[in-house]
Amino acid sequence: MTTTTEHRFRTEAPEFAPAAMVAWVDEVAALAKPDQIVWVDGSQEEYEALTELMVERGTLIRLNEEKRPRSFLARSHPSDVARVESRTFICSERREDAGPTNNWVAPAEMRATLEGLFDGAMRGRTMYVLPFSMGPIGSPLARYGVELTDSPYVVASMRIMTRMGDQVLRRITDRTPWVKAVHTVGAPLEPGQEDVPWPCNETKYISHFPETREIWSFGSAYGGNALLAKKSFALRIASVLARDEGWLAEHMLIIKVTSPEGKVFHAAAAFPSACGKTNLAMLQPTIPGWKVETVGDDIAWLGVGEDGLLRAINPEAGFFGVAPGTGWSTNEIAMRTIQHDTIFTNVALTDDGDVWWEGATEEKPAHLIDWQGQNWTPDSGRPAAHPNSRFTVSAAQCPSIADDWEDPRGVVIDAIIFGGRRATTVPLVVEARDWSHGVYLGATVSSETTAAAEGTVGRLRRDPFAMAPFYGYNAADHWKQWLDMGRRLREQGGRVPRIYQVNWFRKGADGRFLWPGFGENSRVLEWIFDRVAGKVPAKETPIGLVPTEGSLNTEGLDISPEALEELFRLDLEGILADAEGAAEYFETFEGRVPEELREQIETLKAQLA
Ligand code: O2Y
Ligand code: MN
Repeated sequence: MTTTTEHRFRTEAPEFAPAAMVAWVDEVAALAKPDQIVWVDGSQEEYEALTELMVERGTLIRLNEEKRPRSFLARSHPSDVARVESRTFICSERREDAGPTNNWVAPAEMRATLEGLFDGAMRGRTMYVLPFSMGPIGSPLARYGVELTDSPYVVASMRIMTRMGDQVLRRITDRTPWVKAVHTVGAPLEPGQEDVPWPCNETKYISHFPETREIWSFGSAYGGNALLAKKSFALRIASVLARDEGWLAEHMLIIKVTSPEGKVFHAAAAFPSACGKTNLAMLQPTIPGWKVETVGDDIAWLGVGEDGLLRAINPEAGFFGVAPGTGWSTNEIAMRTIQHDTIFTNVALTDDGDVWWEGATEEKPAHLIDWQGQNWTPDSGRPAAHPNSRFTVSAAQCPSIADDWEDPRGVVIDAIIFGGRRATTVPLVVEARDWSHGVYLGATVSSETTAAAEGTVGRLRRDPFAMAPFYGYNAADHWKQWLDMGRRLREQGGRVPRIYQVNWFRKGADGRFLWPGFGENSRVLEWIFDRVAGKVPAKETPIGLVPTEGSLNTEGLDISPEALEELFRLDLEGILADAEGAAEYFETFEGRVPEELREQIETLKAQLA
């Protein structure tokens, strides 16, 4: 045992650790050669000792206890600020099983590279053993994993983002499947060498082995590159588990919506990055009597329940939300969530020991220390917080968290929503004609890139099911899986969710957004809710069903009839161009796209002719 403050870190494997896990930990330790191994127990004392250790090392800055109790600021290395898609690999045995949306390297080649990089990579550091559960412990939909990491920042963050420690380890036996996740910052320390606050390596690999359900991550300590439970496990590896076991691992938020009459429905919604996903998950309706509550903000695991209905869990226990743009006027719920017990990364520090980022308040503070530790004033000409700065916070402390968010059976999904950021062509809301058409809408999600995203601003990026960066296998197989799921649900004879496409971002000729967004999006949820309840009619068009005149509630909304008309105008040229773009995109899958989806394009073109 080693001690920091009063806590004694556990350096021996507990007697209830399964033998196969102990053997694997020893094997990785023999390669990475850490100075010591700590088996994380997941206790509050351990978390406090870890954060204290990081404060002493300069990795964390403790924030003003009165303004932001038990909260910290971390500043990453300036080169380690986001997920790196170009360094993310799917190492399936066959290239075609990774598909055209992924970087592929043969597993043997990647293993040889990683073995070289991991040899001695943890020298001078502690290797933490972190058993975690994705999903409420004991839920039939939950799955286990173990992350080995030499980053205490990752351990503290994973304690917020997952259920972890002894409560999970006690459930894993030698017969329980669990995913192996190995992570190093890739910065070994020579004897006597002083550490830096944010160790990392210029070389980065985030490698996934779908056949053996393994993740190996080298060189980064940031977000999805290092918190391997999130994108790497809960989406990339889980999508493969889901394919093989007959469920779905999706990049979707989950909300619970309650009508003024007290009727409840749940929706799962997929949006590419920078489309206001967290805002929708925490939406405060502007329409009287409606309530929206949060079940999850990023990932949903969906499966057919014993009742034959589509059910979903949020596999995570926390939010890793983007800070810039989150403010009292845009997302009050998020602002209230992060008042305490939060780890902030790459935001600015105020003179009174609190945090700030662009959009937190309307007025900019007169002086700050920016995310790189430099003095900053409003005249500095650069953002004070990094555009991808984050807050890490427990979902349980979110004021809008739904009472059923940890229901082990999952919540029943009534509607599935696909969104994107499109200045033209895509109406505010469209209902799919049927399940196959809905899957087509999901497979053809695309979004215009924003300044925060990589590449040229305004370029159309294809992002099927908002999963493009997160597929653990060939995306076309995922669409087949969705078609199969529809058939299974129909066979069960119960309620099959309806599928919708939404677009909050359509612009008028003057370049301004036509729809006010934010809380007003509750009007679209109301329409979807009423459609599911069979309460409102819809108009058939070649691209699906849209609200009939007057059926979208605009009461009290400051929107002109022209803007409303433009929001739903069928831009036939744009629609045809989209269909042709989709056909070209499908070609890149070399015959793997299900016929049922290719037929959707033909049907659409025939209707437009
Ligand atoms: O840069 C990162 O690692 C964060 S990316 C992220 C974080 C939380 C939720 N979603 C995402 C995403 O890229 O979809
Ligand atoms: Mn996400």
